[in-house]
Amino acid sequence: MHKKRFLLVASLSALGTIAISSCSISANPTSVSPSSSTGGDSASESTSVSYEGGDTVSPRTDVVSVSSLPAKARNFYQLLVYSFADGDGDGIGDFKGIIDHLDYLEDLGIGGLWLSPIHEAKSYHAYDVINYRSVNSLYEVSVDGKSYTLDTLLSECHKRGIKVILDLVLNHSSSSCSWYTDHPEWYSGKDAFGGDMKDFDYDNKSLRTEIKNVGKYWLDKGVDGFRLDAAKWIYNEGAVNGKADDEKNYAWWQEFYEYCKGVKKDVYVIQEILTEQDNDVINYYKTTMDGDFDFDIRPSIYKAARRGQIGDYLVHLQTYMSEIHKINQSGILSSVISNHDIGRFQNYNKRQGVLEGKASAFAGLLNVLAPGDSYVYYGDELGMDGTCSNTSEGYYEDLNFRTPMPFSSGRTVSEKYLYSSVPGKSMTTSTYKNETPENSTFKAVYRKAIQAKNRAPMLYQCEVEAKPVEGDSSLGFYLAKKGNDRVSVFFNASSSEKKMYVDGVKGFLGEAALEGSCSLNGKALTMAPYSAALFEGEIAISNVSGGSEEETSDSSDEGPIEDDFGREVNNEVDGSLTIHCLPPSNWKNVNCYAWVGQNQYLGGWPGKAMTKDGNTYTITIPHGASNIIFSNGSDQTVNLYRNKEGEYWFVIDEGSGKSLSGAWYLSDPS
Ligand SMILES: [Ca+2]
Ligand SMILES: [Ca+2]
Repeated sequence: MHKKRFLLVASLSALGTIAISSCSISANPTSVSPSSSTGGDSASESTSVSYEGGDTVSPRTDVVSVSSLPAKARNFYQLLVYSFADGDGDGIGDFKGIIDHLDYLEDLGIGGLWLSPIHEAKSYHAYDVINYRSVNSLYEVSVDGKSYTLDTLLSECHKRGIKVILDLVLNHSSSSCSWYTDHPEWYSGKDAFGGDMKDFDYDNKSLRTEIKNVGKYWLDKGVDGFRLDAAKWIYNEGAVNGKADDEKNYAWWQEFYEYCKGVKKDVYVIQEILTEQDNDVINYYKTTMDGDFDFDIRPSIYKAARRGQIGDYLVHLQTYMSEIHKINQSGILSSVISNHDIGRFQNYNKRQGVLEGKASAFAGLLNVLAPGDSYVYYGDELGMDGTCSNTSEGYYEDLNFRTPMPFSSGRTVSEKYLYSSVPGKSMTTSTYKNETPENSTFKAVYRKAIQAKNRAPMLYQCEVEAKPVEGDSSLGFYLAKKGNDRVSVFFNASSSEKKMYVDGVKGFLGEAALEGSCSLNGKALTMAPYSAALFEGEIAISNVSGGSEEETSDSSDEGPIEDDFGREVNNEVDGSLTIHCLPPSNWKNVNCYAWVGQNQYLGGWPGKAMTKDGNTYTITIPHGASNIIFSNGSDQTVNLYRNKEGEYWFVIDEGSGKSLSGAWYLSDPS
């Protein structure tokens, strides 16, 4: 447990009285009455009910092959080819390495792979493509006279029913791409990103044709679809951080998608929309494409795991799904909590100092059990937490998120490839934890959850109703509806075992728990700590026991944050705030991170968003930002909160136990 102490309070009376914003649950709690036997028409209804038991109903444990699932019903696994597994011994990940571990992925229940860009490119991450019809020669290898090409990988995956989608980088290419010289008219000069990433001009018809031909080339090769990088930045004004022209983007992507469907009827395409605008992600379903990463789901998942309260998560699922379906009836929710850009939720949680061990794995459980196509970032299922040193940005340095995969048989990829690509960076420490029992549990839970989800394929595309349980905010389920089918996905977000009656169960699809297991005897349901149970039918819950709210808050870290006077504080900014930091002398640098509009990370460091004048750093935090954290890039942080009186507080997380000093103060907002 981390220690906290309060450094100072800054009074901002000019902001006036501020009501603490709390998330109100709009959905109706499940309506239950004590000893109710209504709410279902299952055969078990007439069974006499008691916690002492009845006939044991065993959860299903059979493995459903992903090849039997509908084409787009998949839990995907994102892997960076270079960092996943090495098959030929040169220390660099390759297709043979992936093939060697397909048993591992199949065992997890994974139904689709998202490969990082596989094309010949300028940098190790390959988001600066040189040749769109090439395959990186490091990835196709020969061992003992047998070659392992992309074709081999596709064929081995398809044998198991695993789909493969490629990361297509269609907003820009490297200037080393022959197109840059041969077709300068294909480039807009309005580069949305820095580095050697040259934006295309999509008003150019022959460029559009060529891009569609690239799509056809890979679909003809047998890939099953694409993840579209930087999909929001196809049409953008000006240079870095310029505004996007969304309407023109929708039109282009719909054209591209329709074209791809003409080539392959059941092609699956997902867009990456990283933006600070709340509605952008959902609006991009206007392209009619299948998916669009739901980065919004992360705050609700973190909150559920941190506070042991499931309501926000359930409400997010209901509202998000209904918003998608208003725009695109066949749109698929695409849940994600980690990737190569946003980092690993493990590290994020560590920064917060509030999610450790089981609560952290529970966050992973919520991700893989969200309706729709959930994405697992390689290694998250092991609690993977890579770190590298010599980085000014510490935990938030991209390389930390892209470190070699630690298989239980040992790490097969050397860190050299990754780190030699970036001068001055090296991995001198890592915190792989895959061989500890804790992480065996971690993976087992992912596996049980994904397998259970695979037993109810309707979960991948359904309507959702949030069903929090009245009187216990740690309990609740989402009701998935498709035609006449009903599935209830029930969660216990607390660290306590809970007992209750359940009606309406028509089948026990599976369960997954961080501690022990969930069980059903007659109508007596026991939910283990940090668990999920999946049932066919619409369930109704009554007579909950097993710890009050207070008892479930087993540590002060998981409840609302209180100041020294026991006053509840929150971490949302009302109005914008300018913050000046004179950091402790042992801090070489200051970074600032915040959620903006509960949607997007604000990353501030000198030169980007933050200014530095001598030893003083200054950053302005926008209205609505929350979870504002200043860090030294490794293990020490200062968090900003405010109380009901509108006073702002800096809270020091002492992390490693080293004491901190320094000064943190706010400008008068006037
Ligand atoms: Ca290799
Ligand atoms: Ca662009």
